[in-house]
Amino acid sequence: MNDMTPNRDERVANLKGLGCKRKRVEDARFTQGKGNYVDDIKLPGMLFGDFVRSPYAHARIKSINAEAALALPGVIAVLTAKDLEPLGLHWMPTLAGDKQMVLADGKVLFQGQEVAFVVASDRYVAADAIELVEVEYDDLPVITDPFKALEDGATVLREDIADKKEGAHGPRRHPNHIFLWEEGDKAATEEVVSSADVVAEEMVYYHRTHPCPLETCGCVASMDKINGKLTLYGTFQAPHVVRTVASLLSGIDEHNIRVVSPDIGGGFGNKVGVYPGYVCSIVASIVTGKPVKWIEDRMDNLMATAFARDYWMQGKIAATKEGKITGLWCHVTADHGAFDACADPTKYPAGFFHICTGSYDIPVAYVGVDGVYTNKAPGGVAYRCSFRVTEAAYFIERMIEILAQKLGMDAAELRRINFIKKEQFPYHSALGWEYDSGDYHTAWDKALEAVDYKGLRREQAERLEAFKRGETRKLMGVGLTFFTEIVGAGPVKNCDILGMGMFDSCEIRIHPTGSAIARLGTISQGQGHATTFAQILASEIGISADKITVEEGDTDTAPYGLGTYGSRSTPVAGAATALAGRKIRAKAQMIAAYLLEVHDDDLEWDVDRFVVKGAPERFKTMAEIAYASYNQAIPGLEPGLEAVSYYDPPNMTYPFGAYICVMDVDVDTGVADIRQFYALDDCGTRINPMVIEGQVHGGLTEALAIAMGQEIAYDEMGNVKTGTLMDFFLPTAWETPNYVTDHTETPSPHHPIGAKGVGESPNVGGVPAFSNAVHDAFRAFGLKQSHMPHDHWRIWKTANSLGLHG
Ligand code: PCD
Repeated sequence: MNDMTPNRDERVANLKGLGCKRKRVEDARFTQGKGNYVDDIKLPGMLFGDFVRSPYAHARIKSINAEAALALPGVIAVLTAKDLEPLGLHWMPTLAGDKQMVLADGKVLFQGQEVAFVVASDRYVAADAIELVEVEYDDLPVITDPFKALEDGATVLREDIADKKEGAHGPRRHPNHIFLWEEGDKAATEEVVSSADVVAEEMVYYHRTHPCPLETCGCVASMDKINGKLTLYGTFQAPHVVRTVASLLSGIDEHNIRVVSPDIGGGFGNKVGVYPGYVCSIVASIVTGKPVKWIEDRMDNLMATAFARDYWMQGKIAATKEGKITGLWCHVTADHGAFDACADPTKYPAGFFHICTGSYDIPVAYVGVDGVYTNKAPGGVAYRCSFRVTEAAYFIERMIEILAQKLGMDAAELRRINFIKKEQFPYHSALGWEYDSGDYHTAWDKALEAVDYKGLRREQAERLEAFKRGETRKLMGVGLTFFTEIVGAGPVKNCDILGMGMFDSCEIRIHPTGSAIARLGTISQGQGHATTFAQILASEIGISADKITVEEGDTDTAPYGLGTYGSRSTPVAGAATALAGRKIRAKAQMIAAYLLEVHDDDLEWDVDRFVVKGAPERFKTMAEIAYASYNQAIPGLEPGLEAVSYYDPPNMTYPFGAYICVMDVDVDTGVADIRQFYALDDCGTRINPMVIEGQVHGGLTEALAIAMGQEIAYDEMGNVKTGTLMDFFLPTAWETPNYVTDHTETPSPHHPIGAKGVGESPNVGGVPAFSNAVHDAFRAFGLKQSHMPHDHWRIWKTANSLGLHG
């Protein structure tokens, strides 16, 4: 086999490794209807569960009568809190240190809350039966406004903890108060703000919305009573954590629980937490001895599973007359709904919100976050952002615009003079982060030049004059954003979920004929891990990505990992993959040395083989080495070629980007036409540029949705007004503009291959870009802040309030 063909370039190309625009291997099955989603799983004798849900947002439950439901042929059982209580399962712990009702225990706290679980032989029978369960409610006063929730004498929502002065995150000052979490130097910041040349002050609201994955949440629980083994298939973004939680809650030994995430139709943070449906399905399967399936419908998903955002952010930004920022102050009133079920690392009840100093060198800052209970669904998940980073980015990028307006300065220039400089990295922010790397000025200049920023401003000014002369009814807005993300939780010492440190893992086995399988602790929900992780490995071990299977999501086979959210797979599991690959290579080097009868140090790695230094015709390819590892007795070495790596990242990675959105806003109809969208992302070393481009397109479209129309809105009675896709805006190709993507490449200094996450970036940067464009269109008329989502009606009202309708 020691021939010199193919040549080196061909060998590199053959690997399909780092940087290759490899087509997604998973798409063959996804585009041909051969995916295997939870609802595709059909087990013999399987039963179906469905929830009776509360029509009220706040009410006491006087009685539940299941007689009529039980009389319906095919109905097997109706579970209520009373049935779960003896098992201690009527409440469950949340990820945020609170507890949550699995089934309504005496009262309900939000519309759509789970009241009873009907188990039937057929999905349709279950749906009919829930209508037959009679629940008598006594309605109570409803609070949907977090500011009202904190007023003296406000109705107490969580009677179960009304007297508790201390919560999971410190003191509570009101029965509806959850925590006050603070970071930074409050006194010093207030001092700077009170004595600054210029202070811009504003309330910036980031409305409540929902990840709304195309596939809703669901599971199949199957208890094998003979072997004592529980198998749980589900839409889980963190299958191992679900296994641990299931074991702790049920008392079933963890080795007897197998959790499987099959194909997942989008996660976006919605599928991180544990929902009552999982608990009820497990209990129902244990009780009946049959597999039980539970699948949400769209309304269930929108009304009851985890929401995102709902942050009221009061900000003050101080600067010199020349525009140098001197301090940032922020207080957030965070509406957490009925239970604190936010999905954040334990230590950070407001997630990574304290990245809110953004991309700017701000000497002093303070942030305080008050968590508050209301009669809304629980959640608080990172909908395409790393734990409240999108809130932080929106906040600072709005504050910068408002400051520019107050200073009468160009907002691009204001950003430029305040950016953290390249030579300042690693940069310690006033709120405690260490930014690993960045080159903001280069990215910003490239972006401004790409869109001909000066030309855009000239055109905007001309348009404004034409508008004033009555020649057009359309204003032009240029939405600027420069964002810094923080992704890749761990490190273990700082970040945990329910006590499990946030490392991640990869296990690799090389087969005798030179192909391989890699298993990871993460789980793709559409991101394309099977494609991209094979590429990392191909470059590390010299086996073509086409010959590497990547498998995730089965806890019986995958090494323990913390799952996929917060764009952590690349920074953490991606690093584990590279390092496991390097372990393989280290052993391969010893084998090659034996085979070539040279010392280890006389070998060097070249693409897919070890070559004797100075004698390029003497080498062993990885395929040859793999074969030898299985069929030759090599002194001092165990047979086989496999490795495992558990990776605890030393820091997070800090991807960044520059986004520019150009919009034409019709003041009479409120319609905003997105004319141009330019997105420059820097995610360090790029594994697969085509996958990255897809990630950016998807994330921008979700950002478009959030900024321009998507929301979970409630009326004063706590009714969800946007519980269907008729009312909840999910953009189609029709609403989606064209995106131009671009990049710079600033590798992470601590990641083995220099890669940073990217999946969330477009959402984090996209939302302020769209919103700033709307605001910018009205800047000349003095608009400071109009809250998202900027649907046609709200834009029209803004125009109206500014007197633009004559
Ligand atoms: N990459 C590359 N390169 C670099 C980076 C990255 O290539 N440098 C790629 C990778 O490999 C993958 C992707 O890209 O494949 C992504 O990544 P990342 O960033 O690391 O991330 P991940 O972890 O994997 O994932 C996660 C994300 C999130 S977070 C979200 S929301 C979303 C995103 O992801 N989701 C989703 N994207 C997506 N896509 C899809 N299709 N689907 C989905 O669901 Mo959260 O927190 O959960 O909220």
